[in-house]
Amino acid sequence: MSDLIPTKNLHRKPSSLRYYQDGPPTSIDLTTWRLQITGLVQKTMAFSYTDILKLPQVEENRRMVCVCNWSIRRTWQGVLLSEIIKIAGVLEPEKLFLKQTSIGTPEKGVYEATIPLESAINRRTMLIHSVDGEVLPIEQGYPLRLLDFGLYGYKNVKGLSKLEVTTEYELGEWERKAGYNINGIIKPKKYWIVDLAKWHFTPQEGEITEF
Ligand SMILES: Nc1nc2c(c(=O)[nH]1)N[C@H]1C(S)=C(S)[C@@H](COP(=O)(O)O)O[C@H]1N2
Ligand SMILES: [Mo]
Repeated sequence: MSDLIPTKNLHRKPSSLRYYQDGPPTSIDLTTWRLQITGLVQKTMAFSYTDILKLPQVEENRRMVCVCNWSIRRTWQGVLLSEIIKIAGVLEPEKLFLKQTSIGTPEKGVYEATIPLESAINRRTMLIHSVDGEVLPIEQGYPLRLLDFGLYGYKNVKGLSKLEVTTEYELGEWERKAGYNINGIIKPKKYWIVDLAKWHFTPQEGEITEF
């Protein structure tokens, strides 16, 4: 992917390790890792890394935002959440939620976050395996991370192990401890834009697309 413009000022991005609640796993064995799809689906499934790479791939340059007021625009590669949902089969996604669970660590457990399913699909939520043309580093979510770009980082789980379709809209343990809002929709506000190295105000809620 030689035509990719690398993210500017990447070295100034806040460290992924600093607020890693569950801790990055020390190692991941891709031969045994699976993305499980469970809950209110027509087919319970387990995708291997190779299965994911065989699905239609997308590459999108989009901005992610942390609730602690920084943001970075990067080029993300992966598959659309809608592809996985289409294969697993979900009836009435507008009434359902998607609970994500990380691989986590024995010491610190797992990180969980639940998002409304239909809006995630409509916002072209991605399951990401690479960024700027390189496989995700472990601390950034290898082998797979979900990103709904309309929501703050804390709603988007790195190092995924399971996606469960559910009727329960529940606040994850870490979200509750931190006092975060369950919906996590990005607010109109001033954010530190890492790649542009400046503060920028966004006037509407949701995904930042204007810069
Ligand atoms: N498994 C897991 N995923 C997680 C977190 C975490 O602690 N554990 N933190 C979230 C938060 S608050 C943010 S801002 C982003 C940070 O992503 P980055 O490491 O690429 O900066 O990951 C999100 N996903
Ligand atoms: Mo965050």
